[in-house]
Amino acid sequence: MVPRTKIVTLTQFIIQRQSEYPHAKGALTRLLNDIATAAKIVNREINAAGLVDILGSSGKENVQGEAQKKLDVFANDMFITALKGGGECCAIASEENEKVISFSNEFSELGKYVIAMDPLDGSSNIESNVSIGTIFSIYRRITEVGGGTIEDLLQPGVNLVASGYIIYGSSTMLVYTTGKGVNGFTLDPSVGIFCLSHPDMRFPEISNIYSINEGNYIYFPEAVKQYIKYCQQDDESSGRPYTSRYIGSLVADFHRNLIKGGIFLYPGTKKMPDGKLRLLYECNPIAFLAEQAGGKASNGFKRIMEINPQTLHQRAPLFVGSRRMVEKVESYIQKYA
Ligand code: AHM
Ligand code: MG
Repeated sequence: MVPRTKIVTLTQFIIQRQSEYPHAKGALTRLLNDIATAAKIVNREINAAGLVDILGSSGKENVQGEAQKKLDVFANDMFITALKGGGECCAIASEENEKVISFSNEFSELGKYVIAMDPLDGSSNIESNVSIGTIFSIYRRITEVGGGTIEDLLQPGVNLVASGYIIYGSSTMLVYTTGKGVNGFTLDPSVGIFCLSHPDMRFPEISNIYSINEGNYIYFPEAVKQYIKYCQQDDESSGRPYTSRYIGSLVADFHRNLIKGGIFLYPGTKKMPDGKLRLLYECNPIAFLAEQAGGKASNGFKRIMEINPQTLHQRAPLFVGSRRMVEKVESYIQKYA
């Protein structure tokens, strides 16, 4: 291993950032640490998949009617346990639970924050050893006393205090923003510590990847079909044809596009006018990261972060990534509207 001359751990980094806010009492620091702790345990279990009995279906369905994997259930339980025990969070909305999980014990009801999360995103990829992720959104609560409620969770993305993801890939990374840029930390598995490896992440100027499930082409709106055609045209000056890359795991697709430059699209279709991805715990947290990295996130007509959520599991079409690419697809969508 190449020796490192300087190590900044996730905890050190958060504390340094927090010192810029003289009135902060460390609650967000503890909350992010709770998330990191749960992530390490989930990571350990993912790494052992195939050796221990954690692969396959749990035999149950979530509120979306999707089959829950054993690892979905494990990750959900782990994040809930860590966040409940940490005392900074008074409620959680999770992809795996129909209703808000409200913490109304003496300890947690004092928590100032609520979290919306997808504990294990892309779980259809678990069995085939493809990258999966955890996505989280952190909001300041609106209600003042008791356990958190749905009102605390139904906030637009513009109210986000922090968001991020953990990618369980060829290495495990935690990437987050508190509205002052995006920073990425790689887990050093030998010591179990996240270390700053990707400071101030930005979409590169030159972006030429488009990511969409083209198997659904027949159901796409005309605007999206035309945009795909545009991506595939030969035009040297704009670097086309673009490269097509699709993993089928939002965190992994977004992460690659953030590093290499590109756009991720999950449009609405005739069958599913609002697409597949959930606003609160998939679209919004990724949108906040995208904007903080100099990119853009849109439903085709407006900023994802400005959509006012009506229900916990509501969906939204998502076009996210390098700014110019998102603006291009918006121009197609608005032209064909
Ligand atoms: P999940 O939350 O049930 O795992 O579904 C979300 C995932 C995203 O990670 C990914 O972008 C998308 O579903 C892929 O959907 P599709 O298989 O329709 O392309
Ligand atoms: Mg998901």
